[in-house]
Amino acid sequence: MPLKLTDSIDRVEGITRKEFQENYMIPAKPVIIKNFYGKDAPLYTKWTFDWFKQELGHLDVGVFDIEGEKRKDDRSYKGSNNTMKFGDYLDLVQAGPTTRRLFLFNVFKYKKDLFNDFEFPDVADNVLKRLPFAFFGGEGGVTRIHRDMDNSNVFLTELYGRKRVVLFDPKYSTLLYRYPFGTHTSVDINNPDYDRYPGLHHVKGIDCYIEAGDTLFMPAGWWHHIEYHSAGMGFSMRSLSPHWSSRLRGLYQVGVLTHLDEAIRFFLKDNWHKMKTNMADKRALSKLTSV
Ligand SMILES: O=C(O)CCC(=O)C(=O)O
Repeated sequence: MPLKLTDSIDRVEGITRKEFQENYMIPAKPVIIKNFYGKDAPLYTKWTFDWFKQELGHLDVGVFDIEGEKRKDDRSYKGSNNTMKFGDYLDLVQAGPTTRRLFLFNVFKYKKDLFNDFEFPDVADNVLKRLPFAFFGGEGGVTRIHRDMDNSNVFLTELYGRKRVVLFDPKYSTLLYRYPFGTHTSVDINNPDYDRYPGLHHVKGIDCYIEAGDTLFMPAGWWHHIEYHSAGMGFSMRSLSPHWSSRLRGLYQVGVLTHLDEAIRFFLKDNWHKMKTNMADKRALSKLTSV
């Protein structure tokens, strides 16, 4: 039995600040915004694979391949297992299916004038304007389910290709078996194992697609699982949550929890993963008795 997912998500274009704040930002509701940066913003036409190859193809980049490395289900990847020329990587993703991904890549660091190609619209406060990240992938690439460590709002813009994004409200974190000290889970949302994870019976998500020109607003703390249905290229901008509790949680996760997690893992080795698995199971079980 598949997970309960709905394809119902608002799609808007030309949204005002008031509408965005009232309908999406404050209630923390995801939305897909067409041409978020304005129909004529240069990034929509200028940022192509060929252009990036020409401008930055010489850079060495760290590429991830989930198939090729031992899975670390309870934490973020800290480093890549393969370095290659950015240009070669772009050729690879365009040539056909590949699970190799390039993510959280700060292309802007190497090409500052990219910032001239778009202006963040006046819909949100506390936009982290100097913290954009680019994401590249080939057909078949998967970003495993996680919530972002910093707990910011994310504006994920697709510039090329088509991605499936499955979203879950942060209120389901326990029933998604989030590992303590982290923002990950081992559940497989495409093949849910209800015997192992009975909490999944009570989880409801949103299943949507974004393609070139779409910006998906993911409010702070929302879980996301992403599948590349073609070669894809996108980038994200972030803004601080309007809710102080969310901001503080982000600060705590980035500044304390992740370091504590690594330190305990250093001492306890694989036992730490087992202990965290037990804790996640116990929390879900206790939640299940109250739903
Ligand atoms: O689009 C992608 O490949 C990943 C995006 C993502 O995980 C994020 O913005 O946090």
